[in-house]
Amino acid sequence: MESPTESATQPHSTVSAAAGPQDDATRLDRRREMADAIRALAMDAVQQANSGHPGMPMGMAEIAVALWGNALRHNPADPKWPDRDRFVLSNGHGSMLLYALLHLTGYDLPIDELRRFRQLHSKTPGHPEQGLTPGVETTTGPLGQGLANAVGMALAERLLAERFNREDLAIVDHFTWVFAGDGCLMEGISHEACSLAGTLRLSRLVVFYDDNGISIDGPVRNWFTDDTQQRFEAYGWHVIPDVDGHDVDALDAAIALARDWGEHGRDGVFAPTLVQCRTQIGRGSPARVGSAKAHGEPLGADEVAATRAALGWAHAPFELPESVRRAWDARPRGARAQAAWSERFARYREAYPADAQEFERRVAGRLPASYDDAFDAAVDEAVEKGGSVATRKASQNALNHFGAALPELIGGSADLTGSNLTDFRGSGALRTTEGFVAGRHINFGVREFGMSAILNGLALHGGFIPYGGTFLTFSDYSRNALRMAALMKQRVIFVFTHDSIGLGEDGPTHQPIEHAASLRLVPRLDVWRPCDAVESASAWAAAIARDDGPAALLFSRQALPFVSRSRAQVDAILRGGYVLRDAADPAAVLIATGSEVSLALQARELLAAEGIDVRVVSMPCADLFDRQDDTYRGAVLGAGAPRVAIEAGVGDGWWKYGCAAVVSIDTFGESAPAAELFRHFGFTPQNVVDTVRRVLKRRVPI
Ligand SMILES: Cc1ncc(C[n+]2csc(CCOP(=O)(O)OP(=O)(O)O)c2C)c(N)n1
Repeated sequence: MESPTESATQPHSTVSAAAGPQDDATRLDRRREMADAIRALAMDAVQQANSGHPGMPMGMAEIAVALWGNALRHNPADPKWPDRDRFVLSNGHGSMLLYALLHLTGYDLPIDELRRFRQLHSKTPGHPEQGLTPGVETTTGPLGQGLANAVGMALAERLLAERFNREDLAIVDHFTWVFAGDGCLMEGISHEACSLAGTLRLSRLVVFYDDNGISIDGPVRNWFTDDTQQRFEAYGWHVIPDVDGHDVDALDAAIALARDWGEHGRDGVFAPTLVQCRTQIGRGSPARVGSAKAHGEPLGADEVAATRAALGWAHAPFELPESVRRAWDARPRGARAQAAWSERFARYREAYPADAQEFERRVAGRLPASYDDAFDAAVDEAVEKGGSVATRKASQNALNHFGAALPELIGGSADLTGSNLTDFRGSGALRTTEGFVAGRHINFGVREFGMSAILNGLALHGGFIPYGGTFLTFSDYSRNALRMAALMKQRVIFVFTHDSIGLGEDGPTHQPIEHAASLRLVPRLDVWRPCDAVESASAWAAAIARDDGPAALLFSRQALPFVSRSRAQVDAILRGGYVLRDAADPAAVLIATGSEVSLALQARELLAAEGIDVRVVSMPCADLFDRQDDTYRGAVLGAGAPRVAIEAGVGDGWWKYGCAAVVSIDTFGESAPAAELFRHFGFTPQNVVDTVRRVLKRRVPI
């Protein structure tokens, strides 16, 4: 992890047989110029914005030349081409590297957007944002997560290839390439994701490690002394160590090797590949090279000028010579690559029309016609069965229907399959250790964060609706990946079971208290906490049908009673909140979720016996309810009667509904049988009755 050896500046020795010395010199000049164009764009954009990270783009410029200038199979004219290689900039602070590459290779990212780096509403935000900038495959910046997303993408490629390719016709045939730095590898999630990627033998995943020995605080030798080669070999990866990250020929050779291993295995062993590139952060800047100062500060006008002089870069900021533009333009090559694929796909369509249609449907993210039938069947079964059932079990019952109807549904659990009940009838387990078995249930191991970011990668790749389960209390482990799913508007379904003190004896470490409320704070994440089997099926249906954001489905460990409903009420579940039991002139409105709905219904009976009629509102998804129009929300919540919310978790979020009281838990849980805990924390019909009485008594008549 020290600075690179002298060879970085030595003449290159790998010369193709056909090339004469003159050609070779020209080629070297051209590639040096291509790398320096990245350096110039990065330092100038950061300087202009007076903010950003010039060091990484300047240090990874040659790696970018080798990959993007040659090996990457993509078509800038069609960033959504399904068989494109995926590229992930996991060290997302080096965003200017990606913007420079997208601009230079011909994506719809004009130079003016680079001039507006990090400015409001530009297409060049501080860190790369998927969905905003054409060619950005995932939003990165939170270190390590891009790497985990890439594992999901590589898994998606592997699974789609298995499903759709035919011996003579491979329509899914791409690689996933990643740039990652020390920060990504220090993050724990890199262990979770890379360890699993090794087991899954994702050989078309290739990671370039920017081994520059520097992070923000300085030389990493003081806090990061892992033997990275041995670490990745222990995961079962192939490692190409000690590559001079500034020698494009050496990088070409490494890429060729990684590609060969990816396609054919290395001595029969299929595994992801790590290319360990020794680089200098801020290379090209005489004063900042190799220093932590290069990481995240503009070079300053004087140093920008000194760098220009040192590089021999005579062009004004954001000006690029025609030779550079020509050398970088990937559009002709991309068009040819995509045309070859389209021709292959046409032959595929001819030979396998149904598969071709299915492939297109999957990639477009369109639900099959059978989705509606599956939803109806799931609800019908829930109604027919009735009785008491844990909503985690009801979830699995619903999954049996959706899993059969939607081949794109793929999921798993972080080593809690028997508790989360995330496997469904016929899902089969994904296995890779003795041959590849393309099951649709993934044992992620005890890796909640890795799992969640891998789910994001599966969704981002396309062709899948991924879900994954753990206990609700461990949603904290998944948390930032969940946030990223929301930020990226991805259809990812996070299943969280054991959703309250109702899990009982495992105690406060396992009892979620603040979790439902805090998940509801994540913008664009729909949090469902169904009260019975019908709401559970509806929650799944809504999460599957939503194509602009993730959902968290919170299910109970303990059995919850079936609630009877009219057809209109069943339909209203999909509005997030609805009147479950009404009264002609309700004295109060009880709002409840999940296990507390039946509690509210019991309290309603007791109150009725005392002549106090109340309405019960079931609110399985407050986020969705909040998106309904004023009229609907007003009609559900009522106008004059005081409101009391009931949820076995922190109550803060409920006050926004103008509640007069909230029955909640604002401390940690306790270790005891569930029934005793509900009593202990006041989740009894009597306490709800008393609360309503109190509220009515203190009411000042208007
Ligand atoms: C999860 C997370 N923690 C902290 C940060 C803040 N951060 C951004 S870059 C960085 C250091 C990264 O070091 P390295 O990967 O070596 O990048 P380089 O200095 O080589 O550019 C840190 C701590 C972050 N972006 N994400």
